[in-house]
Amino acid sequence: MKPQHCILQGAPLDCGKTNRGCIMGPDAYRTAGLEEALVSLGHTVTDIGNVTPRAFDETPHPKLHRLSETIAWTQALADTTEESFAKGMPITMGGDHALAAGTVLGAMRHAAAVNRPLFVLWLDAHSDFHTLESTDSGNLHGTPVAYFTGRGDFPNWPALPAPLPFENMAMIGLRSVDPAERAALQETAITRVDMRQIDETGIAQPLGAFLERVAAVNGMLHVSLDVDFLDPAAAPAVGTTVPGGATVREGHLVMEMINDSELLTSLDLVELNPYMDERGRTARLMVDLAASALGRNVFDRPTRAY
Ligand code: B3U
Ligand code: MN
Ligand code: MN
Repeated sequence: MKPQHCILQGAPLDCGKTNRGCIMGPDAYRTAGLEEALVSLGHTVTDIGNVTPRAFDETPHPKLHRLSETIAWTQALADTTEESFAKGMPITMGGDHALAAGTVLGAMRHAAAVNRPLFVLWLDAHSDFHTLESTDSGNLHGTPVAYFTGRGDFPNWPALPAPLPFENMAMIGLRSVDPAERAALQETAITRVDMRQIDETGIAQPLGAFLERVAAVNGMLHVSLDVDFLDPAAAPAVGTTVPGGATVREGHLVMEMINDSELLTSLDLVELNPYMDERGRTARLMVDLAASALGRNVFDRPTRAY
């Protein structure tokens, strides 16, 4: 990866689910040395501080947890992310995964302005593909992919320039997908890589194939890394732990391949719950993974093309 100007944006959004703690995420990344790690790799960094949502109506929705607050965050994060693209590479320090509704919308607006196709890589145990109707939990961190791919109705949410085409999206690490999500996903061209496929083929093969498709059309690549992509034994600081996740080595391999591809244009680090962490180890691992995506490489291997 060539030297970048990284724009760190804190998104202490904690409204996408009922258990709390992601509000502390941005400061945990700062404490774990994200900025210093990126500077040591030759990048320049501006930390613009934490985004704040505009005023919202606090009347509870009967089913959806903190709906108006999530909409307000989506607007604010889309605007800030779009502005950050004018200055460099937005790196969003979450915050729960509901924030990706805003960051992906910001990336979509930028992609439309520069006339490049946007691709999204979703590294997560979950598909986060519920509509507002299909969610059983009412937790909106389970819905951003449906929002930005234009599936289902999201009344009062910011309008999309155009929905993200299903073909431009890959989900890797899946192992907790609800029946309604599974049925809906099977109707789409979203690339879905579950843990079984990773065990059978390794993670490099499906990721390399996706990166090749992005490179072939000079696409922009937004990567959304959920802590629970990783196995909870390695990354315990997450609200809903799902056993059987990616290893530290698989996590680094994914990030190193992303670096080698030179395709990365924006990154989300989401679902870190520092309240659940063990002496900061998950925050440090997430910082190390971000560093791998931006060029950390033990033996100065030559960049490989995928
Ligand atoms: N699909 C479930 C669980 C879930 C989604 N994302 C997370 N958990 N982290 C739901 O509540 O929608
Ligand atoms: Mn998620
Ligand atoms: Mn998840």
